Amino acid sequence: MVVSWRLSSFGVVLSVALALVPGTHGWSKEGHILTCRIAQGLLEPEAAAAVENLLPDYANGDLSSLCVWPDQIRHWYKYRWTSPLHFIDTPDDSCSYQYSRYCHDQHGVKDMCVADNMTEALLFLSHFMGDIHQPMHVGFTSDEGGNTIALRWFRHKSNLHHVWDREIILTALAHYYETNLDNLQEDLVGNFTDGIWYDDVASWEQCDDLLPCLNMYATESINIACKWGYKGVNSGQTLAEEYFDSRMPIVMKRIAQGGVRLAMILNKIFGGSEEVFVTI
Ligand SMILES: *[C@@H]1O[C@H](CO)[C@@H](O)[C@H](O)[C@H]1NC(C)=O
Ligand SMILES: *[C@H]1O[C@H](CO)[C@@H](O)[C@H](O)[C@H]1NC(C)=O
Repeated sequence: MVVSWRLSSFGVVLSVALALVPGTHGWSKEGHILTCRIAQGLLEPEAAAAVENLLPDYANGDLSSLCVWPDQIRHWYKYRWTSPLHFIDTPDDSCSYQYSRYCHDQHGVKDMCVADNMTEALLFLSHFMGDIHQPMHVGFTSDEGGNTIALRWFRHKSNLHHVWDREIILTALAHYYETNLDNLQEDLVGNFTDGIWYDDVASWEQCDDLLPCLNMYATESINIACKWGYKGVNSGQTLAEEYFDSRMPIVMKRIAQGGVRLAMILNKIFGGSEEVFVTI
């Protein structure tokens, strides 16, 4: 099936994104806010206008203010259909990710387009583009993506999944950014506009074909989960400075990548004059 990256295929883009995102939780609200702010800052005028038009008035034109919405409504009756999308059984110790292998039995994927409500489609897409970059989202079955690996984060109780969702971000905010999200955002943006990631951004944005791209993002995540998330971590352990110092740069890079790639996709959907075709 050949579809174009245009407004009319927003639902297709969305359903693919939904079908690919495993895990029971995503980034914390801070992670989503950062991803969406970064993305919105990179939109070309046409895409920026389209996004603004889709946002309800109370969002005041700020996409990031509604990027956690899909987490808030996923238990509501009307949105129960989104629930199965939050689980993918990845075999334990499988450090690779294959769409066809693990996702084909997601029932009713075709019916999961919500293109009749473009606002909601935008919010789901924005949310799940963040989540797919959270490494522990592609986790092992028996430990629920690290959720059952109870441990301590510095002095308090936590679990491995939560460490990646939120603890690392909060600790970074406290240590380096005066707990101010704006400061962290500025540093993130600075690092890809003019800093350590400057040379990598073009490769992050590289995407001719949507499905392989989303597969690649998920594969990056499981690779990181194996190499940096699970490795050397046992239940009951205390994770502190050493884990934080070595993992924080990875978390930050994933947030930046999610934002840059969300912008790339929204720019393709809403902007530009040339047709870009993808095969799904
Ligand atoms: C930005 O890059 C500097 C190194 O130049 C690094 O110390 C800092 O942690 C990076 N910030 C983020 C948010 O990744
Ligand atoms: C989507 O649109 C419908 C009406 O078209 C509206 O009732 C609903 O609140 C909208 N959802 C969001 C998140 O704005």
